[in-house]
Amino acid sequence: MEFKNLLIKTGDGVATLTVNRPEALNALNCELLKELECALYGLELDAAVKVVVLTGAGEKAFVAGADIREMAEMNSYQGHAFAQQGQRVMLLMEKMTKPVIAAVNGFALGGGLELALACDFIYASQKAKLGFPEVTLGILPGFGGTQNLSRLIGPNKANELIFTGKMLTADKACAWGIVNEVFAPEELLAKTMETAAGIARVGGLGVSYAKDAIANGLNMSKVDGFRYEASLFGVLFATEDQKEGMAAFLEKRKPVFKGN
Ligand code: CO8
Repeated sequence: MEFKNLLIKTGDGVATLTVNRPEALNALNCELLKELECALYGLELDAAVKVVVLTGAGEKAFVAGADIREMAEMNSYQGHAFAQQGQRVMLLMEKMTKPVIAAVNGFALGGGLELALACDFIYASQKAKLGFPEVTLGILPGFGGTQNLSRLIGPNKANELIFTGKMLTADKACAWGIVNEVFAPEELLAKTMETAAGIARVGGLGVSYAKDAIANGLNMSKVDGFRYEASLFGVLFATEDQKEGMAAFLEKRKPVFKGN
């Protein structure tokens, strides 16, 4: 399928998905969100893809938010539908069986930061700026940002960032626990690809089951989370990957996982 606002490149088990609307700093409009949803479904179903890297086109922005020009014309019903459309994309990334890594190369604001937060972890360029300016527009983060940020860094820091609308530097976002690692701008993509390719090489069902246990366990009590983890652990013993992984260790060779 051809996309107007997305670029997709695949190789070595990694798909790089680039939001490509640089004339509007990659802002998310309805068309782009629709394309993202289709692309993510496609990547989930593509057995050759083990890991997805999400980034933004151009020098300046990862994604500078939802499209303000488009939102300015919306009525209440359309605003609600737009928020639901965005939330579907965020939940889809969380539900995907493959890790999704955000490579935040510039501004990640509003819906752009929400998109990054829906990824499994974030790497950022030293040039990146992250924030939620929604309150300055008379709205709130509506693509899951209030929920994902407060779960990630706790309510106090989330409150400060969302109530003030200020932007954090990449280093500060790293200190706050939003970003895992900060790289020089020219190194960001290569370093992200290195990590992604490493995960893709390990591959195997262990990675997707671990993602499932972490993401779903966060919505459970600790006891239920432990129970869920144990049941996924047990299921893995019915797979070829577990047999191959342990046989390879005992035979002192590298495992060849088939994802079944
Ligand atoms: N939407 C639409 N167009 C945008 C956006 C955006 N979010 N951000 C930038 N653009 C456009 C600008 O309008 C400009 O277009 P043009 O050249 O046609 O005038 C072009 O991109 C370049 O931008 P600037 O000239 O402003 O570039 P600067 O380097 O001067 O500034 C900034 C960069 C600081 C990033 C600035 O562009 C900015 O503040 N952008 C808006 C950031 C923002 O407020 N984002 C949050 C939007 S709200 C949101 O994301 C809500 C999500 C939840 C929705 C829930 C459903 C209802």
